[in-house]
Amino acid sequence: ENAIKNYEDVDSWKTIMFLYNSALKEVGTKLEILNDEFQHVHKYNPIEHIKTRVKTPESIVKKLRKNGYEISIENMVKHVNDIAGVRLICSFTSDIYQLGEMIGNQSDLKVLAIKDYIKRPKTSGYKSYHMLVSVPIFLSDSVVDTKVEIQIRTIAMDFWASLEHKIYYKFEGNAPEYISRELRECAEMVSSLDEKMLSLNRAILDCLREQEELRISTKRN
Ligand code: 0O2
Repeated sequence: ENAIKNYEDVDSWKTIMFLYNSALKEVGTKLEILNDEFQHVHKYNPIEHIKTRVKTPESIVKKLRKNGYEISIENMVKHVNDIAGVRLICSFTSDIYQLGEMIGNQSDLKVLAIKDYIKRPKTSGYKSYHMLVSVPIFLSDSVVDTKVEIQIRTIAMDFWASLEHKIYYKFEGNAPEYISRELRECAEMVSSLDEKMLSLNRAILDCLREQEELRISTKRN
């Protein structure tokens, strides 16, 4: 069984991948600009780093199979939402929702779906904020709306997810129960670390603000 059966398919496969790559460039640049603007105005970067990737053909086929769809270009475009993927890694959970709002306010992006796995973590313990958006790609004689999945998470959540992803693949989804349990425990630790880091950051900012106010008032007197 092959994903691509004839020359027409090869051609449309190339066109589709060209669109997804273009969509990644558009969204990637947009997010960099938002981050730079934030740095310029607030002297702070909500995005620690940005990763982009297009899903491999193997992984696309695997996902279609898993969900019971026939392998075709049409099904892939319709049912695989994360062919173009952007991952935004932030320092604090508060950055995640701020970024989500900023993305939602971009008038050229359409938000198709939001999955908040922070408010409702997966049973694996997975936490992340997913936004499925579409971005218009302007071609010489048409405009094509192309889907991009944006995953927003903290450094700690990303650390957990990348380890869990590796383990999941190593065991092909059948990890022994004690390993899954320990991973869920780690996810709890990640959550409390994130909470602690957020409140510590708030305390630091408050402390600096108070010192600054004191400095100004002693200068005045
Ligand atoms: P990969 O290798 O990262 O590309 P789905 O629920 O997967 O059938 P959908 O609608 O795309 O379909 O789901 P979702 O939940 O919005 O996004 C799926 C992606 O989120 C996954 O892509 C992972 O990147 C990530 N993800 C979801 N659940 C978990 C989890 O339990 N652990 C980890 N580590 N990542 C998760 P893929 O295609 O599964 O994999």
